[in-house]
Amino acid sequence: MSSIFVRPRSRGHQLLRTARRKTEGNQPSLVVLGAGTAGARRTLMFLQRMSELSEIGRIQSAIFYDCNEITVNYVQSFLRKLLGRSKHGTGVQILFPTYVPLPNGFMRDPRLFEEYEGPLERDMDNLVAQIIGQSERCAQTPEAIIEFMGFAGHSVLGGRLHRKLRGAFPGTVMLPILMLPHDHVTEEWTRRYIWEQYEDLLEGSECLLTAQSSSHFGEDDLRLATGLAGVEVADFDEEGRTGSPLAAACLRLSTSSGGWLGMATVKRKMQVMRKFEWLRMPPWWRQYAAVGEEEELANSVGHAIWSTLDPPAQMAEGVNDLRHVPQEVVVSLPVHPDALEPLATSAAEALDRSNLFGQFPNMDVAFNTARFVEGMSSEPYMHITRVYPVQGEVAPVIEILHPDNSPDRRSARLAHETGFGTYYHLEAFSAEEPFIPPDGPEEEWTQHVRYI
Ligand SMILES: Nc1nc2c(ncn2[C@@H]2O[C@H](COP(=O)(O)OP(=O)(O)OP(=O)(O)O)[C@@H](O)[C@H]2O)c(=O)[nH]1
Ligand SMILES: [Mg+2]
Repeated sequence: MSSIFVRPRSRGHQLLRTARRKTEGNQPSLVVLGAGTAGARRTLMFLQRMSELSEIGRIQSAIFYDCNEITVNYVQSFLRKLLGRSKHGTGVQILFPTYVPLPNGFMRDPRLFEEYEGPLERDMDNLVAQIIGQSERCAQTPEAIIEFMGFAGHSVLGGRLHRKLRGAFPGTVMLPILMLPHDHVTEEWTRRYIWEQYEDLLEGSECLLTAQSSSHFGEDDLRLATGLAGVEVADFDEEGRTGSPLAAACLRLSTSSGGWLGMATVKRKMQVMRKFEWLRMPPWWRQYAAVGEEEELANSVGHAIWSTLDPPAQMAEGVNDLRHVPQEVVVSLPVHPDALEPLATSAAEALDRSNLFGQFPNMDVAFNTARFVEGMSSEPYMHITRVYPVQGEVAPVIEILHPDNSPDRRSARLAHETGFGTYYHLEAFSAEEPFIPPDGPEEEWTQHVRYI
C-alpha cells in the first residue's frame, strides 16, 4: 500500500503540497457490522476490498448479523475462498448470530422479531461480549465501527446492536450506513415504525445515506465498499497521526454535518500509456498499469474528480452537499507505487488550474495504489470517492416519510440538525399541520396495513 495526500497549503490554495505516508503496521482498529441480508453482503464486499488492498488486518471483528441460514452459508463459503488465499486475514474474528429463530429471516417485517426477543437479545449480548474480547486481545479499542443497516426485517435489531456497541465503546466513531427503502411495503414500515425507532436507537449518529438501486445492487454494494476501503487507507491527517483515517474523516466531516453524510463515486477505465508491466513482488502480487510521462492521465483523474459532483455519482439521489464544507476525496489507482507521487502531483496541478480548490477550499484529495478485482475484466480502472457532510432537510427521506406533501409545501425552516435524535424528519411539517396517521389512533394503525 502506498498513499499520497494533497492539500492546498495553509488552505489558502496558493501552492499544493504532497506528502507520502507510511501505511504499514497499522493496528487492527476497525469493527464492521452488517445487519440483515443486504448489510451482510455489503460487509462481505468491504472485506473483499480491504483484502485486495492487503489491509484486511485492520479489521478486528466482522459481524454478519442476518438471522438467515442462506446468508450464513453464503458468507461462510465466500469467506473460505477470500480468506483462504489471504495472508493477512487470519486475525479477523468473524461472527454470526447463533440463534436463528426463522431460517429465512423476518420476511421484511421489522416487528416479527418481537416474538423471539429474549433469546435474540441474549445472543446479541453474547456477540458484543465477543467483540469486546477480541478488542482486548488486540489491545486496541476499535477506532471506527462501520454498520451497514437498512429498513427491513433486521432494522430494529441492527439498531439495538448499535446501541449495545455504543455502550461498549463510548469513545469510538460509529458510522451507520443506511440503505433507504425502495419498495412500497418497506417504505410504509419506515413511515409508520422504523424511522421513529431509529430516531431513538441511532440518536446522535452521523449516518451515511445510500439509495437502493432497483436492479444492480451488487454493483452499488461494490461502489460503497470500494469507497469506504479507499477512505480507510487514505491518510488525510495532516499531522500524520496513526489510527483509522476513516474515523478521522468522519470526525472532520461531522463538524459541518446536520446528522448526515453523503458519498459519491466515479469509476473510470484508465488509459494505459505504455504496455503493462507485470510485477510479482510481495505484497504487490497483482499487476499494475504502467504510467508514462504523458499529461493525459493526470487530466483524466482531474475530470473524474469533477464528475463526483454530478448527480449520477451520488450514492443517494437528491442528497446534496455544500461548497464550503470539508470534503474528502480518495483516488485509488492501479499504478506502481513509484508512479503514484508524480501522478498525484500533476493531477493536483491540473485540479488547481481548473480552480477546484478555489471552489472547494476545504477539499482534501488523497491518492493511493489499488488494484481491485473488477469482475472478469482485466482492464485497469481508477476509482474516485468523495465523502461529504449534508445539512438540513434530506429530500429522499422527506419523500418517504411525507409522500403526500408537495415540495413547495416543505418547511422553510432551515434546521441545521436534522439527524436521528432530533425527530426533524418525522415532524418536518408539523408547524403547519400536525401529523396524524390517517387511520386514527396510533395503536390501531397496524390493523389497517396489510403486509405481504
Ligand atoms: N444492496 C443490496 N440490497 C439487497 C441485497 N440483498 C437483498 N437486498 C435488498 O434489500 C432489501 C432489504 O432486504 P434484506 O436485506 O433481506 O432485509 P433484512 O434486514 O435481511 O430483513 P429480512 O430479510 O426481512 O429478514 C430488499 O429490498 C432486498 O431486495 C444485497 O446483497 N445488496
Ligand atoms: Mg433478508
